[in-house]
Amino acid sequence: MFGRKAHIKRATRETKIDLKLNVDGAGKSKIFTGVPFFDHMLTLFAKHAVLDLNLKCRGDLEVDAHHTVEDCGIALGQAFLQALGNKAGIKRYGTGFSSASADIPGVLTGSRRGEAYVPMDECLARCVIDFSGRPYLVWRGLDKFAFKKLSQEEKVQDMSSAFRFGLAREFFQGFVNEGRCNLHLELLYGDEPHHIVEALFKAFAKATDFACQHDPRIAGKIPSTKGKL
Ligand SMILES: [Mn+2]
Repeated sequence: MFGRKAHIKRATRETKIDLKLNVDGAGKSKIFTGVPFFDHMLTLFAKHAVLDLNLKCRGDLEVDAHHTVEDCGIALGQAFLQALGNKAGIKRYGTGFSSASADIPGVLTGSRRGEAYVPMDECLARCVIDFSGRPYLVWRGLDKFAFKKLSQEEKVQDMSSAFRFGLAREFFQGFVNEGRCNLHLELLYGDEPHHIVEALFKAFAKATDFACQHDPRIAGKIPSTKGKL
């Protein structure tokens, strides 16, 4: 396999992005967005999805991090759409575990249910993805944070708080819209802002990795009864 690659250049009045993706990479990345916490998230996304990602974004951070985060999601979604092409032979649905060791005949085990659970200390996040061609984001478990009255302390806390209070959702919505996938992200429990966002990005990485893998049994075939994804 030579690698499914995409190069996206996207420039608006708000951001300038240069993004290179190799879905069949090794987990290497070079990320610069001007938001160190976001760089941390994208770096661990590449690592845990085992893909190569080079991303440079110059955004209007003098406004805030919103455009930068959202537009990086848009560019990454475009890159996946391009790199996956007609999606022939891919697993399509994402789960974090490919091991068949826990399989019991006739019993649907966690390893086959199409879910990626990722813990991060006190947090547990779940991600399920389908590169279906239809954009839809389900975002659960974080509403209590979104509608929470922020204390002064939380307002001036590090960037991980801003992500928990809505920026992360903007990233994933941008990814879903342009990558035309169905993404379910859920925080099952957890409190610490850095842990929450990191668990979400890691679960996203594991599910994406699995969904993009080739299944040799359906080589060259589109994984849909419609014949098109
Ligand atoms: Mn971390």
